[in-house]
Amino acid sequence: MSEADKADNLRINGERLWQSLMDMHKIGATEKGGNCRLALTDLDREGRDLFVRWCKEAGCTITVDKMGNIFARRPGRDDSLPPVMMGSHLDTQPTGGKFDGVYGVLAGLEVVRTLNDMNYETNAPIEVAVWTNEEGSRFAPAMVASGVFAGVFDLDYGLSRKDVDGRTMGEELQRIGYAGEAEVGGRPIRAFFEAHIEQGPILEAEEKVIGVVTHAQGQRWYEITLTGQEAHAGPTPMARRRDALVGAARVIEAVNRIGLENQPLACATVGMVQVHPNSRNVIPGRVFLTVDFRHPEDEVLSRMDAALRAEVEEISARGGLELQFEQIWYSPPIAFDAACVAAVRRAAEANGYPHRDIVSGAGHDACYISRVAPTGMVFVPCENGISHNEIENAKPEDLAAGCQVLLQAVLERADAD
Ligand code: HGY
Ligand code: MN
Ligand code: MN
Repeated sequence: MSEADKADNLRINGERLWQSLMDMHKIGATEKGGNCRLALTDLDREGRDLFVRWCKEAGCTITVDKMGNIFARRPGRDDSLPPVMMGSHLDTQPTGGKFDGVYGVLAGLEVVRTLNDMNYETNAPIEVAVWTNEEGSRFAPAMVASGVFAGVFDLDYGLSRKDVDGRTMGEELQRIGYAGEAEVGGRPIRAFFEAHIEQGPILEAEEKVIGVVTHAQGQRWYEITLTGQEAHAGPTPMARRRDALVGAARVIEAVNRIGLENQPLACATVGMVQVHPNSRNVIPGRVFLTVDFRHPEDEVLSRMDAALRAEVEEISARGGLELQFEQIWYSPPIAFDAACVAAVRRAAEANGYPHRDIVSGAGHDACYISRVAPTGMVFVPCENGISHNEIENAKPEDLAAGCQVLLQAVLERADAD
């Protein structure tokens, strides 16, 4: 059979893909059917080890870089060509689902397994990547290792990211055995494709199977500490209080209001609040909270930033509170590569999958990799648009369709001269 005939017959194995997702799900499985594999924990290591074993069984060579990014490589006819890369992340939220990130990694593995089934040789080599700490949950910010790979952050910054217990990414990479030798980034990539669940309601609501991702919205993350005075909840008159939690409540209301004032596209979230000393009969002296702003237009994101700064200044002054305010991360809105987007759309059309263009509400490693390689994304629906939740779910047939589109988009770029 000619390579061209083989190419027409390349169909991914949806059952095998689903089984690999369910096998990976067993690592760090939670009671409600989700996963907790926080970045660089022992469970993350177990997931990484399983992925590496599967890739070696599929004949890939493995490279790990200094940020713990893993690259499983399948050689091409011309190995001097830059690789066409697929991938995503294996780390999860504390109450995460079994598809967020994992799907993009294991869909990449399924593409490799399918090429092996047909003994198909691509022109350029193929790689499947696992990016470290995409979620930004244990270590902030998100997407930090793909960010180092793309030159957004330097290596020292990446390795120095600390969790709430003061452990750094560098220490944890050493501890779990994924502090690789390879330099981070600085090498050409022919194209990068990431398959991912949409994590929102649009595709399901419109009964579309494939999301052709054209853009991803921008994000700004902040850390705010308000400091008042701890005092006795009984004898301290209301007028004499400097209650940090009352200040934080006003900030939370302001964040929500800024989001609502910039509809229909703005998103505004306070996800973490730490109250000190967190005792029922002590007036809270200190509160730490995080803010996550998102919008597809940079100018609006800037206006939301200015509004937040004005609000927190006013709230801290009114409450007699000391304010520590830091924007810890800014990831601008991005447009994916037109040729990669077109390749995804062509693959969806060739298979007759109902599809639509879509802007990603979530951040992804692809957002940073788009700075150093032509990049595209493939979305598939998830049930009720729910993600970052243990009940996250997706249909096997949709996951298989997305993987077939990934295969065909990757081949288009890997076999081009
Ligand atoms: O926050 C995000 O958009 C991604 O899940 N890290
Ligand atoms: Mn993800
Ligand atoms: Mn996520």
